[in-house]
Amino acid sequence: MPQYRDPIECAPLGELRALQSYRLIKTVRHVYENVPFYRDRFDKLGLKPEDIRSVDDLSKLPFTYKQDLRDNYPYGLFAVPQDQVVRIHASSGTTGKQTVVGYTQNDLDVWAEITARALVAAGGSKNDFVHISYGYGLFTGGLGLHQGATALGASVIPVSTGNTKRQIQIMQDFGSDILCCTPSYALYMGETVREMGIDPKTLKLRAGVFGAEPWTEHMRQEIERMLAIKAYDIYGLSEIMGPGVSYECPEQSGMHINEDHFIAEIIDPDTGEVLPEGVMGELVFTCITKEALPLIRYRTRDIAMLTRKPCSCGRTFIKMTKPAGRTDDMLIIRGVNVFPSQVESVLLQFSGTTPNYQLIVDRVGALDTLEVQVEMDEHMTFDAVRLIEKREKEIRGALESTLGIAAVVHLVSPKTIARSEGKAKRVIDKRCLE
Ligand code: DLL
Repeated sequence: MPQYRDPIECAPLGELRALQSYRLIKTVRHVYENVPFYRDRFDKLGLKPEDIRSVDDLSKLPFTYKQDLRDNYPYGLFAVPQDQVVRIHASSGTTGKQTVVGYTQNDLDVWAEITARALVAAGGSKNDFVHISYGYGLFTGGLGLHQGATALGASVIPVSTGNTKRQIQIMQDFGSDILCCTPSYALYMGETVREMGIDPKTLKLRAGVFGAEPWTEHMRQEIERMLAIKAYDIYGLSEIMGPGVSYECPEQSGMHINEDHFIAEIIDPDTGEVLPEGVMGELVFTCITKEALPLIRYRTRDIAMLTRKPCSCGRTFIKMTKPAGRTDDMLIIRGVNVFPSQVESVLLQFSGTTPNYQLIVDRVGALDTLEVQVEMDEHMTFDAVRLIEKREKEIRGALESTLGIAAVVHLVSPKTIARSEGKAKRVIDKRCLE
């Protein structure tokens, strides 16, 4: 079985940079000539397409923000006429107006190739049944992986989300080999497998390609244990392409970015300054092969780190860490900045808890309150109330010293927190409802 899909994944750095430079120059010309928004931005900066001669000139280019897509809703940033656009998708749009993205046939072909790379990195081949439980529709998850699995020549089972017991039945009867869905839905499927009295080892399933939301190593271990599979991460965002911008290999220590199609940078989110490898900051992507919607230096708001440390898989594509959250995930509680990922990292230090948790933020009078609900595992539920209270107190102490604010902690019974078939909802901010 091949270790990778395309030799470019293992290309020497010099070759890759030359290709990136060539494609960047072409893209810059394309947007200058075809997108009035970019022409204006460049003109205001006194920048001409000829000023961009290689990837080293990248930082001369202006950033693109989600707001720019919103201001030009729905198609204002498209760089090709409508008759060349063969597909429309849209972002989940949890905050503000959703953003609309478009693809030419060539864009769809590239997208299929890069998701096929992710499936190959997870051990997939044309001999597999690929069970897709990401949502189909405007969300890029379902169709994105669908096209990749088709390009691979695998047998696609396009189940989409919902009816979890039926999903498990299909998995059993159809012999699904690889599962694609969000990690929180994978966990829910694991619970359902157990509820149905099925031994996961009797399923043919051997790998999963999970993404679209942040998930921890702890969650990976839980999914791997509950479904008896190897769980791989996949990252992407609709504005840049959809799933497959980066993907995990068997080393499972970060995701390789498809650098022949996207140039990644890490910047300081406050100053915009480009940061060196190995430093955490905001991920910024430049599309270098996209035709319909080529975004330049797009601010993802995802917080991650890049590394070019050699990988045991042989791929030379730069790796990004699992995103540690988003700059816009940050909650301000009693004047203190709190990231849900910080809460999660505290919860992980304690046994007896599961990766199912929720933060409830409210305001009582003038005071913000934070309640952390986390489900206990089955062993813990058998413990005496006194022991549960003791554990809650310990978590409360750890949260207070990490976050710098007090929180109410409730260990709740298994299955108390609503399950998600798509992206999990970790924060309920009741202050926004006022
Ligand atoms: O979530 C695309 C996707 C579908 C990726 C299926 C992977 C699998 P959007 O709905 O536009 O697109 O949301 C993009 O989701 O900026 C991240 O904040 C988050 N995200 C995506 N993948 C990961 C991941 C899809 N593996 C936003 N880890 C991104 C952490 C992720 N966060």
